[in-house]
Amino acid sequence: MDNDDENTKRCLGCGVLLQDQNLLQEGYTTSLENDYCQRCFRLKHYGDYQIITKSNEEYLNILKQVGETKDLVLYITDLLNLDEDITKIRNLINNKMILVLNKRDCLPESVKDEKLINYFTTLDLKFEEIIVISVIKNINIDYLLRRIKYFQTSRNVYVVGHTNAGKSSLINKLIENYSENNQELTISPLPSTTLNMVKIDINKYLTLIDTPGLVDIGSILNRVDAKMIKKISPKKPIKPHTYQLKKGQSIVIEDLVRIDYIEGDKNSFTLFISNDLKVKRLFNIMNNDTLKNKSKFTYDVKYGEDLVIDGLGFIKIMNKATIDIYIDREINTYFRKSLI
Ligand SMILES: Nc1nc2c(ncn2[C@@H]2O[C@H](COP(=O)(O)OP(=O)(O)OP(=O)(O)O)[C@@H](O)[C@H]2O)c(=O)[nH]1
Ligand SMILES: [Mg+2]
Repeated sequence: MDNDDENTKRCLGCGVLLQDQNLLQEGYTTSLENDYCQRCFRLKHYGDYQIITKSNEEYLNILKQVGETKDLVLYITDLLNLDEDITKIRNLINNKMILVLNKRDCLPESVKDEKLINYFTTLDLKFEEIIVISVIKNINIDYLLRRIKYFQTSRNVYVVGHTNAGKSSLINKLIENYSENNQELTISPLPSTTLNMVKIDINKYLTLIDTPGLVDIGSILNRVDAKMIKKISPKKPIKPHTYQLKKGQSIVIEDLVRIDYIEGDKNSFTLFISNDLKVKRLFNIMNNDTLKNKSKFTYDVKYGEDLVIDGLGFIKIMNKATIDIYIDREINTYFRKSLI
């Protein structure tokens, strides 16, 4: 990114190349005197969301560039949406890496940090350290900075991960807490807010480099409108709701997903999703066609597993069960050993 021609200027919020020629293209601004593109300006001042779809090829190129340095990397992941790509990315870049588990505030306080950390330790991905934080609640940010200082190999430290994990939010928090710099990165609940690398000098010894995130192709966020994206993204700590279900009953979340309990003993389903989402219970699945127009998947759930609905959250299912899920075919759902 240092090779840009001298007369090219990038948006301070998202890293896109600024241009004043085409309103409909990325990077548009009314005047090249401006520091921010129109999309960032409108996002920040009007909460006006413009969804951009990025290809992962570009991001893989960025990761390759990061991998060619010996610099420290922070891999940020969203605790509510633990991504499956972490192993893939780890295999691409073998820089020193701190795994940062963000959005601690989304999970109940009763969940111990050690439990979350242990979950990732078993993946054996050679992280220097695994740190649980919340940008919004300012939890563990001081500690993270101390560990960055301890592990950094040069002044440059890269911030990578999936879109929406909170990479730019974290950098803004570090600027706010520790820097004289008044640059502000653009953040939003939409995927692909950051469009290119953005360098931020925190002080003489530390420069953070924000990157666009890896797009989570199977995320529900790619399938709903901006209004629903806001609803799905938790702003407050999640209050998990437990539903005791008998077979023949069902849970419906908005018009997004339906889960029918087909076979098994009395069971409990605990939902870890945004409090703003409406959940309905159906008592007789046979006579109810709600969301039956979606694709149907049948699963045998083992004892103590979470059903993860990519981008939405997860459902802890206590006992063995057979369930039918009705959901858009493109949305990734999978099971894992219970996180909590
Ligand atoms: N609840 C909660 N939300 C957070 C936290 N940190 C960030 N967010 C929210 O997560 C969303 C995404 O934040 P960004 O900082 O734009 O994420 P990003 O990783 O830079 O995303 P891209 O630029 O799209 O790759 C925003 O709605 C943030 O407000 C946190 O600690 N807790
Ligand atoms: Mg960003």
